[in-house]
Amino acid sequence: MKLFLLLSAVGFCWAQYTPHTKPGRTSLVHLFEWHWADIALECEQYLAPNGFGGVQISPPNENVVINNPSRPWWERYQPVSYKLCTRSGNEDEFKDMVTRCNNVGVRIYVDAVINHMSGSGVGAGTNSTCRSYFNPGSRDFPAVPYSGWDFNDGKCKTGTGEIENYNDPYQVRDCRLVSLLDLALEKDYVRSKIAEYLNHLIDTGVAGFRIDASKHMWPGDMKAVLDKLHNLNTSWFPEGSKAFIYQEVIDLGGEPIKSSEYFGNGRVTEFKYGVKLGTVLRKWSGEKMAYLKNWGEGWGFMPSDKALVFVDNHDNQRGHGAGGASILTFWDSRLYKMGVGFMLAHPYGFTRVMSSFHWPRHFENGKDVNDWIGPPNDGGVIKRVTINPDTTCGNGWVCEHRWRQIRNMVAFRNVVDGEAFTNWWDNGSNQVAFGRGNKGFIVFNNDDWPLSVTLQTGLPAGTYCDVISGDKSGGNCAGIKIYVSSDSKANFSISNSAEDPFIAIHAESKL
Ligand code: AAO
Repeated sequence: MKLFLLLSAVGFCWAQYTPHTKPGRTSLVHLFEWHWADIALECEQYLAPNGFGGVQISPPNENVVINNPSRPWWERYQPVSYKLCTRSGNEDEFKDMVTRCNNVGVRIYVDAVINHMSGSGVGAGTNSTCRSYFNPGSRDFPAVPYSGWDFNDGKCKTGTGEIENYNDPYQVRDCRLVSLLDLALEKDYVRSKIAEYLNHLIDTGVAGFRIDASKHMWPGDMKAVLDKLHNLNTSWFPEGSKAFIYQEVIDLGGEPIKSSEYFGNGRVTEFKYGVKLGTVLRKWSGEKMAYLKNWGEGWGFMPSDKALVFVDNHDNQRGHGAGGASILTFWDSRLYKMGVGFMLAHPYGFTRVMSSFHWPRHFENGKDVNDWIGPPNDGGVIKRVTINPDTTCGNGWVCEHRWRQIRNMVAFRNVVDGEAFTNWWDNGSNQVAFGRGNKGFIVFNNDDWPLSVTLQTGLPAGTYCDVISGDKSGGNCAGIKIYVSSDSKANFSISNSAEDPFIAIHAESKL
């Protein structure tokens, strides 16, 4: 029995489903397109003190420099080599970031683009972020090196060589996704080159990977790559720790390829989560918050311990990928804060918070024609993230993770970690509340009328500071005070016109 318990504890702690965040740190933040030097600073100055578990970074390997349009964000999804050399910094800067973040207990997760190399139509030359020569036409990437043998051209059965039909799993895996040259992951040579790249990152100290375009690789091929990976660096991780793996698979239910095919390799992105949550908060399709009572598997989502969840990501916040109009983003900040607040309070899945840059969004015929625009830059050089006196970001960086409501809900999730989903209440419409054991309680009013109600919170008696309307500092509360009586009940009033129509209290916000 003892041995069994030990083995299952080892299996749980060491496997690719656990993110290796420090105990009590339960969320990642995607610092989309940030410079490595800024991420290192953010780990030290903000993420560690505020309890963030880790950072998903943009792809660190050399990519095509696209000039038409001018330096789009998506050029980083067109690899040229596995040299750590991009607009976000060079290898020294990368190592410095990983070391400094790990030293303050914040983990780094790399966005690994391993399904493909550049677009097939990109011209030959050295127009890449480290000046490596490449020739897509002849399938030549000498800086890896890959040649014609290493791509799926012979295997793909469509006339164009492109994925033409998502209902054919063979096309989706063996043909080109939007013309990106599809690597032959069935070849041991290709698997080895990819594993060499990922191992270089692991040895540097990264804690895991988002595997880009996983749907476009056979799960077995990916497993063969993952089986070649080193254990994590023992300077920061227990001996025998395996990299955290979360695979980008868009499965909204309408196609033959299922997320579950990938569970053997690690976690999987649950795209239904943001689509549905956005639909509920926007009150579209007859949805209401009262229906969130059985949120999670009850909504047809994958098992919680396999899911990586998010309200929006770098694709669907600008109309790429999947999800469409219901997705909530910083552009709809009021609903967005409620959505992220709900996600962080709810026990389902491992949570990722999005941190974006501004772009001049401009719709023509329902499509954002500026969906390609890259990060804030000076002549192509990524602008530094500046911090305003009120702790928000400048220079075009949105920094949702620094918004008080979101930062404080990241802390809420840490405080209630492991506590059961309890004391659900709803008014049959869009006023709902729930607790997490005796550690936290949250109340939402997304109806068009005021909420005033006495609820069982499950919390010990006392005065609590609502962390949405203000911060607790020392014995003071800058926000609304909530009085929990000896029977754990408290009265809540939330105006439907409040900027943030929700209230959250937890064990550490007690005054
Ligand atoms: C760029 C240009 C292209 C050019 C190419 C090569 O835009 O015109 O051909 O360069 O020169 C990013 C950008 C791309 C960019 C690419 C390379 O988004 O615009 O192409 O870099 O620079 C699929 C994949 C998914 C992928 C997503 C964007 O399955 O893996 O497309 N996401 C990742 C990254 C992303 C990146 C790449 C992959 C490539 O996060 O940033 O691309 O490395 C269906 C399928 C989905 C499919 C979507 C979109 O979704 O299910 O699998 O995602 O279509 O094609 C309903 C359905 C839903 C469906 C949706 C949309 O909602 O329920 O399933 O409709 O039809």
